[in-house]
Amino acid sequence: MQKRALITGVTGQDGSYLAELLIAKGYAVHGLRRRSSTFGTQRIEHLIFGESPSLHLHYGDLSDGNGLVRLIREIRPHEVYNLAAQSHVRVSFDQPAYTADVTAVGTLRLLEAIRDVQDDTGEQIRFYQASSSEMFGKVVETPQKETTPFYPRSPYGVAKVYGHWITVNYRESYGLHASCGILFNHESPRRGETFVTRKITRAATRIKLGLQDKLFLGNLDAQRDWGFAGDYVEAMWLMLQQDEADDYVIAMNELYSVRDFCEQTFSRLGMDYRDHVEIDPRYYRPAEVDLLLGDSTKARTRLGWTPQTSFAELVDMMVEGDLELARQEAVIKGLPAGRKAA
Ligand code: NAP
Ligand code: G4F
Repeated sequence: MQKRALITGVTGQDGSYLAELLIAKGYAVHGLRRRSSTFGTQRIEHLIFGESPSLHLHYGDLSDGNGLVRLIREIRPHEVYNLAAQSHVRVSFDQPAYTADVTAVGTLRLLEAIRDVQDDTGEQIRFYQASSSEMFGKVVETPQKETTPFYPRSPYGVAKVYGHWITVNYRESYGLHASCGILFNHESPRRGETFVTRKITRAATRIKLGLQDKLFLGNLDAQRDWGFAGDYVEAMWLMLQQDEADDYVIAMNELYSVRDFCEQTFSRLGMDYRDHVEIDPRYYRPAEVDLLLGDSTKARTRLGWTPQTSFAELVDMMVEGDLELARQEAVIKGLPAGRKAA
């Protein structure tokens, strides 16, 4: 029997990689999309257009509980992956109540919908919650693992702590097969352009081709454990294939600073980041997370999960992707770099 999966946040970075993975595994994949005035489906166009569209999209929103119940009743998924969120930490300081409604209470609405439908049909629906290393915030131990206490430092982090604990609570209260992946930062050429890694690769490649002069950043000393999103979605799937639901840290177990990321990106393009990067205090956060370093031993041992992409390969992949975008832009603007590359 073909398995059915529902992905919320399917139009986002992780949703697009997860949809590809599940389709390759033979799933019928359904995705929740928000209504917007633009298409917003750039990352998944290859899955919804063409000769054999393999991804089925449904309008919905984590703020609309009744809609979620109706959708789950209609699809009757075997697995639900909750990737939807207001996922930007800096923005969560500007929109704290909205972030709480979507990222925290949205998770509760989805769990309630699953519980209702599962009770009615008697068919198990497995659930994945996109928890975050941002929950560790002002870290109380390093590296951070599943047992490390949370100390969130942003409205986003606080909302994710709620989403995490309500998922654990529904597992313990109602026996739901519900697992949380505590994922450390993961990036790709599909990463949103306002997250720091993509902001750096996008700007550095545009600077290289003469499309911009400077890159304005905030705290260069923040340190993160960066992996490749394509590797991390495999861990989400593995969690839902286990007999018992549980929570897992997913990380590379390696630490780099924002400055390191700048240095590596600009040097690949034959430039020195110090000639182009300037600090703009607007990008500082009211409360910063200085260091996140994961210990993913549990996932590697119990799930057999192994990331395939190194930090250097990740930077290369992102630089290549953005260099191509910058070349296309240069062609449109009729710049010499565009003509040479065309
Ligand atoms: P992303 O690219 O920002 O994608 C977020 C997705 O959520 C988008 O599809 C977005 O739709 C959707 N969404 C936002 N508000 C919604 C709402 N009210 N109702 C329904 N959908 C909504 O994020 P990502 O990097 O793929 O991350 C996926 C999940 O993992 C998120 O929950 C994030 O918080 C979490 N996470 C990410 C990382 C990381 O480093 N990437 C690490 C740990 C945890 P639109 O396309 O319409 O905006
Ligand atoms: O790329 P960032 O915005 O990612 P952040 O805040 O770590 O959040 C991401 O990872 C979380 C996992 O821990 C996810 F849950 C969350 O959804 C998101 O995907 O910022 C990384 C660091 C921060 O310390 C920030 O202060 O980079 C620093 N930074 C310095 N200049 C900047 C900038 N961040 C951004 N976005 N823009 C800057 O100009």
